[in-house]
Amino acid sequence: MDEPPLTAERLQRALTTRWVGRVYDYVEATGSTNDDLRGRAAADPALPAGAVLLAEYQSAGRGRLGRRWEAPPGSSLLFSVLLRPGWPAEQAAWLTMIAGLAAVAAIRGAIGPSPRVGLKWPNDVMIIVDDEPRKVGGILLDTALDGVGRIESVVVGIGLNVNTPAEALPAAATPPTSLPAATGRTYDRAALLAALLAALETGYEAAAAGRSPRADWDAELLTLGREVVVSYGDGREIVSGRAESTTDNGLLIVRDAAGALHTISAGDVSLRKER
Ligand code: BT5
Repeated sequence: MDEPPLTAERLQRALTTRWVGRVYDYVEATGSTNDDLRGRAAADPALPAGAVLLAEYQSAGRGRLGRRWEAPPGSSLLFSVLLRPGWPAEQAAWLTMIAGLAAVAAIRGAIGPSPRVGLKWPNDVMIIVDDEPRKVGGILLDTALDGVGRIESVVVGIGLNVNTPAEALPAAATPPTSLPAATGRTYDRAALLAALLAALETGYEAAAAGRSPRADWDAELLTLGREVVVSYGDGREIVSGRAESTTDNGLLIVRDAAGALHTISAGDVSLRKER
């Protein structure tokens, strides 16, 4: 059932961008595309912004906080994009926002308005299946700063369960899903990747021109306005309350039951179960 590999020839036929994905490297298997692209960028300062590395399989795919990203070979999208923004380090979340919005746009373009696609703070791509938000993808940034606190280069890693069969999804804290599990059909990965890279290019150029992606991001955050629990990576609770808003640098603001506001920079968000 596997579709053909996502080689350069196949992607180039679908690609509409000017610079994102125009340098494209495809490997059958590797440890982690983020590690590889970061290494290549460090070794070659001339490697251009927009360079993409995609793997059909990762043996050491990474999530945040030392966690793993697991996907069976050939079924999903596992790739990294090199960018060289020169923005202040505090603005790194704009890249997570732009990547998340690009993933939402590409998936929505493929599956349509229903089931609903959205985002979960800070870096999850979600689909609502039978009223339950499920994780269909994740974003991982690896930033390299220059000497004065600017982002010299950043590797934006994206994993999306495009054609992963439901039975091949990993056991995970946030219930996982894939496009076939959520919609009952499979999709052309080259078309989806090309659409995502096009949205990424547009979003990045707007941000580089000074336009914050935050309002668009807020509009896709499924958890805003909801009662949530925010926890550390080890599961300990940081705070529970109403997810009120975000800041322009991507922090989450939660109002607890006593009315106090908490500004969260890192953690995992889940919806609070009805009591
Ligand atoms: C993420 O981390 O969601 C970021 C994932 C980024 C993966 C891409 S793939 C290309 C690039 N190269 C890399 O090495 N990484 C990037 P986090 O929020 O920490 O979520 C990780 C958690 O998601 C795990 O602990 C599991 O519970 C769950 N998980 C793992 N694989 C999954 C999958 N295929 N689908 C849904 N959930 C998954």
